[in-house]
Amino acid sequence: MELAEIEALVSKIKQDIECCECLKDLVDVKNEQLGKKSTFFSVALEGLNQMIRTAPIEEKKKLGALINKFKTDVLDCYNKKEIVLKEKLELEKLKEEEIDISLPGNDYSAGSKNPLFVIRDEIIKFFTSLGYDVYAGPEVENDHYNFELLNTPKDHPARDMQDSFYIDERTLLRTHTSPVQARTMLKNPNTPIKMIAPGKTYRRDDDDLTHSHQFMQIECLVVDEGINLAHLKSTLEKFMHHIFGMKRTIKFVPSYFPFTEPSFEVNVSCANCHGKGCNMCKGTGYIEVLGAGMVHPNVLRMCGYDDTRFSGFAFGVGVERLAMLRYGIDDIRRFYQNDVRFLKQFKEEFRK
Ligand code: FA5
Repeated sequence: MELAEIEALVSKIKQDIECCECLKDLVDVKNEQLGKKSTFFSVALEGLNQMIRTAPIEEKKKLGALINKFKTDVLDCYNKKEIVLKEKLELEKLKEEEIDISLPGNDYSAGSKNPLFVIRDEIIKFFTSLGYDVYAGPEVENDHYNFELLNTPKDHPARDMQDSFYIDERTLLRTHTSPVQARTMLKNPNTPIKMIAPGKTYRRDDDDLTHSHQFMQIECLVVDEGINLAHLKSTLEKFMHHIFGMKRTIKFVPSYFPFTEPSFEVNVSCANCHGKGCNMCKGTGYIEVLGAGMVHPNVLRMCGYDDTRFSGFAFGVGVERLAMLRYGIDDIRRFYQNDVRFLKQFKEEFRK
């Protein structure tokens, strides 16, 4: 083979490399033209090697350098092309994956919290800021905690006030959050307590505008030496004013609970008629929101406290009633009907 033919072959291979449009073409050229059995190696370089063998000694050096030049020329051309094609591929990929950040996002319309949980969280915040602890108790409760430790033995007529869902003779869905009082006192008898306990409660009440068979209460219990009715009254006044502001009228009405003595209820002027009397408040102008009183000495004793040293106050507030009175909701069932139109009305209110 003549030198000129080899040069033509080299420039043909370089041209083939230059014409490659993608990495795959380049690899094909490499396999076909640059492999050990390829034309370049088997014909061109082998031809040159033969020339070296037969060439006079002074020519050998020149031919050796020529072989190296051909090899590096072709490899350089190949490497440069490979870099160019890789960059091209990278750019194509980037283009494919390009995200248009100016496009509007998907519209997931944000919901809003149920007013019950807004009130519950607000009450928790209010009491924890005054140093109260927050406890929880079981919703499936033992008769012993739900009634007996609260001074309400079997056959006590006050059990009728809280018609219950029994699971078996001793187990029921708790009718109020007051069993958490007993559970907390029994944990560390004769030590001061300042706690609240929010949670669900259940009664076999017929559902109407202000009654539901499942509702939420928040229990409050304070036990220490020297606790008296004035502490309870001022705590309730602060609490009610925090929830309703100063405009609503609040009434303390004597009542009866077996676990407190004396006992009373707190009534708040109706949001619907502002005290005049309407369907919602059954013509009374007021709605009862909580029961309260001084912890009965029997309860203190049964829960391991020395009732000659310790005294306490307690109350249990209905969260639905607070929310109804605060936001003017006319029917307690709306809280559970899962109607977004109802919840949407509070969206702006809860953003404030
Ligand atoms: C009790 O449940 C007592 N455990 C409260 C208590 C605690 C008194 C500590 C003394 C010391 P009462 O049954 O009145 O009390 O219920 C308290 C509040 O729960 C009521 O004022 C009312 O706001 C709410 N409530 C009661 N029954 C229902 C019902 N069926 N649906 C919605 N809310 C209710």
